[in-house]
Parts: sequence; C-alpha cells; structure tokens
Amino acid sequence: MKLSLNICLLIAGLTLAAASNSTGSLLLTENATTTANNGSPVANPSAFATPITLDLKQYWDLFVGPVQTATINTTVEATPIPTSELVPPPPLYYSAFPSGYQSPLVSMNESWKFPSGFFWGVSSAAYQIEGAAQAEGRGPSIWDVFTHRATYLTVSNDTGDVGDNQYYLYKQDIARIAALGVPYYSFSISWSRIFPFGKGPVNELALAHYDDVINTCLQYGVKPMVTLYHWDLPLFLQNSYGGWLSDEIVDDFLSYAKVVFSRYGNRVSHWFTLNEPIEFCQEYPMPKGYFTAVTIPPEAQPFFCGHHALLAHASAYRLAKSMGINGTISFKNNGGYKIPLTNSTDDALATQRAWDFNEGWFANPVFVNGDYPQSLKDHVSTLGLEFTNEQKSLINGTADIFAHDAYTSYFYFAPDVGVADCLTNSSNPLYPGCYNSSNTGPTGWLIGAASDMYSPWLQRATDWVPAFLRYIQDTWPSGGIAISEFGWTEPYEELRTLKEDILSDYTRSAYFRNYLESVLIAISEGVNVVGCLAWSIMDNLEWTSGYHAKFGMQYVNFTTYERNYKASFFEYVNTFKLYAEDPVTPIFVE
Ligand code: GBH
Repeated sequence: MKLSLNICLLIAGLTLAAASNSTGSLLLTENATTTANNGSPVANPSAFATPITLDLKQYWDLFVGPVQTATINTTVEATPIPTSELVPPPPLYYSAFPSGYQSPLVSMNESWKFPSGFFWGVSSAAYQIEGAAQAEGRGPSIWDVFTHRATYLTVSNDTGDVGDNQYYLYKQDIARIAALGVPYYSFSISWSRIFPFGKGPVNELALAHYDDVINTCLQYGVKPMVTLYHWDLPLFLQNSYGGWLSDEIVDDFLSYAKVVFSRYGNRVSHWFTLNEPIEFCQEYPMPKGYFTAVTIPPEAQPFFCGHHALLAHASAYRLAKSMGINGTISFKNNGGYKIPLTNSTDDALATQRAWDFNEGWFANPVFVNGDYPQSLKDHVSTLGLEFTNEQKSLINGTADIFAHDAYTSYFYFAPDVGVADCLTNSSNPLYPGCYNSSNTGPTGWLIGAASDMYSPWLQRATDWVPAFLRYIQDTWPSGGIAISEFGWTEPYEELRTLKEDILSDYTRSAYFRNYLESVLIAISEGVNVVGCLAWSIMDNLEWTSGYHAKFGMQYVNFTTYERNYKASFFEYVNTFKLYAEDPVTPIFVE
C-alpha cells in the first residue's frame, strides 16, 4: 500500500520496532516503486519509502498521541439501587379528571396504547460512552484522531478517552435502567476493540468484554440491542484505503460482522448494522479534507461512502440470515418530516428532492427496489456509481424493520434561482440536492420550542410526528417502524450548578411526553410503529459539541462518575406504565 510523503517522513522519526505482540504486527508501508534502476539517482524524492512495522501502542502514539485514563480501570460490580433514588417527581398539579395512573399534568387517553410486543428502551454508542480508549487492546478509530488532533473541531478539546467510563461501569449502568423497568438497552460495539486494526487478528479480550455486557443485560431482564457501526471506524482502514470511500470496506465490515454474529448470536434481540449513513457519509471524511489519502473529489465522497455503506449493510444482513441469526436486523436511517415551505410547485419539487437525497438515499434501495430514487440516481450515475442487477437484488429487502432516528422536522424550499437552474450549475452551493431547508416557517416562527444552544438543529416539532410516521409507512413499506433515537437537550443545562436544577429537566420531559403522544396517535390511526429508543441513557460525548450538549436522561458527574436519574427518565417510563399493554417491571437486586 502507498502512503503519502508526510507519513513516511513522520515514521522516520520513530524508533523502529521488531513488533510482535498479542494483537499482531502490521507492515505499514511497502517499498514504493522507484523510477530508477542500476543504482542511478531517483528522480522523484517522494518515491523513497521505508518498510516499517508498528505495534498497536506505536500506532496510537503516532496518530493520536497521549490518551487519558480513568481512576476506575477495572470492572466494578453493581450495587442495589437505593429505593430513595426511585422516587419520581411529584405531579405539578392534580388533574381535575383523574383516571388510571397519573403523570404530571395530563389525564390518560383511554383509547391509546402501545400494543403488546412494542419495544422501548434507552440508547448509547461506544465512542460516546465507553471511555477506556486504549484498554484491553482497543485500536484507535477515526474519532480518536478527530478529538485529539483536529481539536479545532470540538468544543473545549473534549475527547472520549474516559467519557462515562461505561467500559468499567456497565454493570451498575444496566442495574440502574433495570431498576426503573426499562426493558431494552441499545448500545454499539467498538469495531476497533474487536479488530484493533479493523481487520486481521481478533482481540479476545474485547469479545469477552461484550460477552459480559450482554450477559449482564440478560441477567437484569434487559434485552440487549446492538449496533455494529456507530461512526468509530478503525483508523487503520481509513489510513489504508480511505475507509468507506473504498469498496474494500465491504469485506472488512463483513468479517467484523461475522465475528460478532457468531459470538453473540441469538442473545441479541435486535441488530442495527450501521448508524445513520446519511451523517457519516455526508460529513465524510470529517473534518473535510483531514484524511488526504484518497483521490475522490470531496463533493463526490458522500456518494461513494453511501454506495459502499449500502453494500456493506446488505451483505451483513444476508450473512446474518444465512447464519440463522433470528433477531431483527436493520440499519438506522435518520432525518425528519419535510414540510414544503409554501405551496409552490418548485417548493414541492425541492421537498421531494430532499426526501430523495436523505431518507430515500438508503430507504429506496433497501425497502423499494434495490436502487436509488430517480433524482439521486441521475446524479450518482454521473460518478460511475451504479448498482448491477445482482447488487440490486442483494440490497433489496435487507431490513426487517424501518429504524429511524427522528429528532425534529424542517421546512423545505427551492433554491433562490429555482430547482431547474440549480441543477444545471454545479457551482451552486446547494448542488446536487438543489433544495434548501429551515427551521423557520412561512410566517417567520420557529417550528417548535428551541432546545439548548449547543443543538441549534433541534426544536420540539413533535406535532409533525404522526404525519411523518404515516409518510414512512406509505413510502417505504416495511415490517414496522421503530423510532431508533429521539431525544432532547434541556436549555442551559450545563450552566446549572445545583443538582436539583439539573435533575429537574421539565422541557425534556415535555419533549418525550409530546413525542410519545404523537406516536400513540399514529398507532391509533393505523401506523405500524413497533418500538422506540430514547437517546440517551446518560449524558455523553456529543461528538463535536463535546460534553456541553447533554442528551442524557441521567446526569453524569464527570468528576465522580456518579449517575442520577433526571425527572424526564421517570416521565419516559411513566408513559409506558400508562399506555403499554406489556407490564413495566422494575428489577431490584437487593
Ligand atoms: C444522532 O444523530 C446520533 O446517532 C447520536 O450519536 C447523537 O448523539 C444524537 O443524534 C444527538 O445528536 O450541528 O447543525 O450541523 C442525530 C442526527 C445529525 C443531528 C447531525 C445533529 C448536526 C446538525 N444528527 N446533526 S449541525
């Protein structure tokens, strides 16, 4: 493989090692082809290269640098949750028409229900929550590089080095959700723990770790749901061939999936292959231009990434089925309802293009016909990205449910010059989508209440949820729709200093309450919604917003690592006590 000159020079400063360690050694570069023979001078200095072998620690040191460690660095046993922590916030006033189990402010609507079998729970992702960055043979991922080296990206240089330290505290974390009666926990596996270099030798310590996470869930009556890829690409795969930009990723993802499926098999009720390919492809590589080892122009990169993501997902789905895995398998799409800003034809056209270039990009191939929506197809075919008939049948039908991360909604409208003009001008900043969006409606009002300043993209637009769910059902027929993430940042939460203030997150409670009522309305109107997962089990690393944007239903004290339930967690659970046909069963282990 070829490496850029920069990297060769960097390596030259290192002590060379005859590395041979438990996770295997890697040949980082090969002799470049030189233009000279017979010992005559080489015309191109960048052709000089050194074959070099780096062990895992050296690889970390070269690309990431020093990594922080936590004071707690062995697995902690769970202790029973004191009943004093399980006292929900009192009603703010007593309803005049009490009926059934009462939650603050609202009486029960007897005609709504979450049908038996409806799954609900809380979610997280490995890099955002685990910490223990170098523990037990974990290899670096692209996110370790971003947070350590591209620090202009992240607020206050926050990293996932220690995070919530869930790598060691998972037993208590699972006990805490079980104590409230939460029946499902959705987390992701870190690919670079299982394969420190993304491929090659497998790290048994990591496999044993997730074994115990899964078994601990089951021991507490919590069903584990696993995402294989939540953005933390093993760095080596990025460095070797550009990660998702190369079709080499498909086989490497498949080998990783195979190890995970064989190891955890039917202990996992739901599998998600990829989290939000729209995000990790659209912003790809993030930060733009950081990884330069690829020659694909930046504006084309999202579509190469998406192409390979679809093939990787579909292959993993087929593999799981061939292995007899009986859990539900899907990928997590993401987005929100798209409302045309005006009733003009051009805004309608722009809105349709927005569906096509977002949800439809991945949903059409998987749920409709194995291929891109026509407007997107017109564009990607100019990049040489076309699925063969064989690939179309590989992709078509590879999700058991439609899993959607749906936080908010926006208005959509045509570019100033109109859709048609934009499409003929590739230097229009909105090209090739040629649609525009806003969280401000036609009368100048925001679509819903604002969340925290660290998530300006998020408003409480829950009234649009029933229409959105109906649209998904009608457009992309599936075995049912799951809201695989939804959640809220409480305004100014990070400025609060009193724990009581932090825990009294009533606008998050309102978000969950309103959202779930909208889901109940959709269900009562015949939309097949099969489950939902709140983001997030606790405050965590919100990517480039660091620890400032807080999505947790539990507060985390980042000095003591203590967790506390916020009011919204009780509200979330209450809604299922009120409306779920299946009982909510808190598990105490005293
Ligand atoms: C989810 O994405 C992620 O899966 C999860 O990891 C994350 O913690 C959670 O959302 C909360 O954000 O800053 O204006 O450029 C949800 C979709 C896509 C929403 C990127 C925020 C950034 C908008 N996200 N988007 S902006």
